[in-house]
Amino acid sequence: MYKNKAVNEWVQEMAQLTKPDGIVWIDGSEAEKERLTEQAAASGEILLLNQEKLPGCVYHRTAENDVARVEHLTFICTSKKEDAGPTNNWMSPDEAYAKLGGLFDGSMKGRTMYAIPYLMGPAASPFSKVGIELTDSIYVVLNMRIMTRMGKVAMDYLDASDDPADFVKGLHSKLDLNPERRYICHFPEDNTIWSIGSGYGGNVLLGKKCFSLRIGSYLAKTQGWLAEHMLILGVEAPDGKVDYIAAAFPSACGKTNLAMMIPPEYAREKGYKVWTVGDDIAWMRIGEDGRLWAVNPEYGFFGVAPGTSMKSNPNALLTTKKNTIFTNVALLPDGTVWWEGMGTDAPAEATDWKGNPWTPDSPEKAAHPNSRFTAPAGQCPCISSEWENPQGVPISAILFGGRRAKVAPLVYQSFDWEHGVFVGATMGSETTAAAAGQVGVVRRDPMAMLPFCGYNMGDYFGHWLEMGKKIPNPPKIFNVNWFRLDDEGHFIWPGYGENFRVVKWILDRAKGAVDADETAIGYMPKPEDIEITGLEDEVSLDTIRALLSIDKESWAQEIENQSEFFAKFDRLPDAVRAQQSALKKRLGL
Ligand code: GTP
Ligand code: SPV
Ligand code: MN
Repeated sequence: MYKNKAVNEWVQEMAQLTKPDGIVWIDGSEAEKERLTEQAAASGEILLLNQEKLPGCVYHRTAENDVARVEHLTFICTSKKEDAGPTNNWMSPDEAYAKLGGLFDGSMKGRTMYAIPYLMGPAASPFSKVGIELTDSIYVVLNMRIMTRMGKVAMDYLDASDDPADFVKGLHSKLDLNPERRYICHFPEDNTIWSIGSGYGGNVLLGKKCFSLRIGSYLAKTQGWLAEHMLILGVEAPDGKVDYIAAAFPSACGKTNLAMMIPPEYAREKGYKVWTVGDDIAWMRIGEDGRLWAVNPEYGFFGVAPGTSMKSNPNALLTTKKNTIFTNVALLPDGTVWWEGMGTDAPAEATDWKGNPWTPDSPEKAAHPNSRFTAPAGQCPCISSEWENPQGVPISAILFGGRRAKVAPLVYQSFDWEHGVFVGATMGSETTAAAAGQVGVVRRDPMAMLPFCGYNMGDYFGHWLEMGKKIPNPPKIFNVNWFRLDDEGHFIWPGYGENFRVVKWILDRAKGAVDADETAIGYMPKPEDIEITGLEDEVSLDTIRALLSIDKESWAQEIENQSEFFAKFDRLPDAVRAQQSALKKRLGL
């Protein structure tokens, strides 16, 4: 037990509600990890993988109906409905506490409650924040150990802070994993998260989306900073100088891949390197130098497994070679793992993510499309030397992007911050397996925050506009799209490491080192300014022209679709509407 009075009182209160057989306080030690791993292996909650080939690695299967975030069961519980806004599900706090309280009542009978203190952000950073998660799942404890700075370090941070009672109160119970009794509720006004009935990552690792984004964005708005669904990376130039970018892409749209990309040969030969600071979340503040500085609040990566190979993302694959938790991938007879797109031949036999025998003739996928690895960030071969810098890293450019088969070009730059906010606010993307529901339909996903904004999204745009006025030297804002398709449905742009070519143009633009064409939608590269050395077999100057083309018809439709989305808002800032009118005018619509 820890000494903190506020923490103890709250834990006792939650224990009276959930009635566990006992409470185990998590300290984050190695011995504790070993003990819990043994226990979970004995109960079948996890399987130990081949310890020679994958030291410290374990395997877990979720329930078949519990494999992704559940946005329709995720609620923002503010006292006023308008404060949750038109894009969030809302429940009143009274109703939510009563409804979930009923479900939590006795939900941990016969189980142990684990009390996990955790810290989001580096231990030495004044901007870090503490949460306590109470859970009845060892799988959650083991994941939180990788994804956050967990245990004593967090409690010490809280006890030394100005207000040792200021922590995010997170309560989680698997209950019976019944989707009918599954709710993920956020109470931003109470610094509280209640999650019940799920055992899947984003629903239950409360430090991640629930705290760092939903509660985080609410705190950020109140306190004048930004909590965003963004990767952070550094590009080191041959002279050793490093420029940083942050990029918001919706779930399963390439953040982890971009964050760890390996520059193409031409650039490596010149001496360019890419360093990873974070792959999913950025907390950003205005620094004393007037620039925007970003910290990755997380401690590990919870990455999409399928498609991760030595070709597409060797750094991610190498990160997962030890001390990693694999969830819902395929299991091989030798106690290692496999997934579609791993770059190795399909195994002759395997056990699929549901636990059934699988062969290459099986009609179903061996790994779930949203199967994941949980791996310590410090193990990443390209982790930045600055990733735990308490002040963060200064951001030169912000990228917005999604999966767009047709409309969005490879890259364009906004005219200024306000236009950039409009570009972010009008992001759209084809849906993926990262959330339950139909895959492949276009939906608006402003700043990749649609499922993660903890308050009224109209106010969120307003906050972005306000921040722009306060940052003396703001990052430049760009839009990218790696996912344009040809008429046969193939990706035109090779993507992955080749995206460096676009990032290079972006950084040059941010420095004012390269010219651009002014178009109706923004500044665009002169086709010859996108380097294609070494790519000539796949990409010609004409391909680049095609990737940069703007089809007026599609844009007219796009704007129509944006307007339908905006029609739901009653707090849409005038500046956003004005930007849309200006765009229409420039397009001659
Ligand atoms: P979350 O963890 O859900 O937030 O996802 P993410 O944004 O980190 O996505 P990730 O990098 O894991 O990529 C998701 C999927 O997109 C994988 O199947 C990748 O192979 C694929 N992908 C990533 N980058 C590219 C790219 O440049 N081009 C193409 N065609 N596919 C890509
Ligand atoms: C996402 O869906 O954006 C993820 C995975 O990064 S989860 O933790 O489930 O949110
Ligand atoms: Mn994500």
